[in-house]
Amino acid sequence: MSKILITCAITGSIHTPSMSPHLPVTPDEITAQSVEAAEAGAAILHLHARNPETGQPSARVDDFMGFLPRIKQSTDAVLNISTGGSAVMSLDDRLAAPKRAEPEMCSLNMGTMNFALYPAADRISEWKHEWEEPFLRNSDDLVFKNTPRDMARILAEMGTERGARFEFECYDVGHLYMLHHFVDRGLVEGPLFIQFVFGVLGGIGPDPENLTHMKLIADKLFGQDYYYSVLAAGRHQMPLITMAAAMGGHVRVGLEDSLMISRGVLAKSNAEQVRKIRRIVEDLGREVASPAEARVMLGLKG
Ligand code: KMH
Ligand code: ZN
Repeated sequence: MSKILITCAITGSIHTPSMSPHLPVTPDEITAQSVEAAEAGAAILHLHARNPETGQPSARVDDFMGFLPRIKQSTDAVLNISTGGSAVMSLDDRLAAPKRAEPEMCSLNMGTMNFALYPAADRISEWKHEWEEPFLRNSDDLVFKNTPRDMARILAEMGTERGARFEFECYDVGHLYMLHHFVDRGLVEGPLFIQFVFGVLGGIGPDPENLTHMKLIADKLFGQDYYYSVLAAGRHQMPLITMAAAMGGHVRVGLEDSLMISRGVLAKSNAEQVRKIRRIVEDLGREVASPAEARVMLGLKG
């Protein structure tokens, strides 16, 4: 088995400050948690920005620039900037910071889908910031738009023009076929890094059978020319990524995907989740890949 790639998704755009005091939102917090996660063993940091005052997901270039150079200075980790942003942002907004920062890697979401987050809005009675409750309630009617034209644009503007490689986010089996379509068109070349995403309401469910099925179809479509990593939302995070590690796949943790460290217990930091999965994968006999090894495996520009 190859060394295992640990990605840590630091803050995302789904969870809100009322859900956890440990969710990093300011540039200082995002920097500190990213550096700690890298020191704990994350070779790849998946990054979104937030408005430092309100914690609202932000597409502003300045908000990204508040932490990107500082993380780069303090770690060797691969910086992977989201092009998914948040489902309420336009594609122009989602691409503004990645185009300016020219990262080695960025995410690419492989289909348009529902992206419902609303159950959390019913659980919290006191909101820290005004934007949070309507943001979550409106997700009940939210379309995360990623058409083939959007994807081709991201491939061109980030890949062809800026040399980035991709974390292909596949939330369902159909997204693997969409990715294969872009390989067929010659717009995407291996080795691919495919993130299987489980447990988003609107995507494939977090069942073990779905993981083996996604791998089966990816093997059929991409042969040996891909790495798969797994993320699972909420309480499914650790069980499903442990299964992926045992199968020879790669893993993603981070407060973007789950705020918890164990049942009913909030994670105090991203690094806490990295340390937990590191212990598990090392117990399974896997060796953790360094950022330099990740760059070789994934063919990154460095
Ligand atoms: N939030 C995850 C379910 C992106 O940033 O491009 C998927 C994600 C999307 O990470
Ligand atoms: Zn993300």
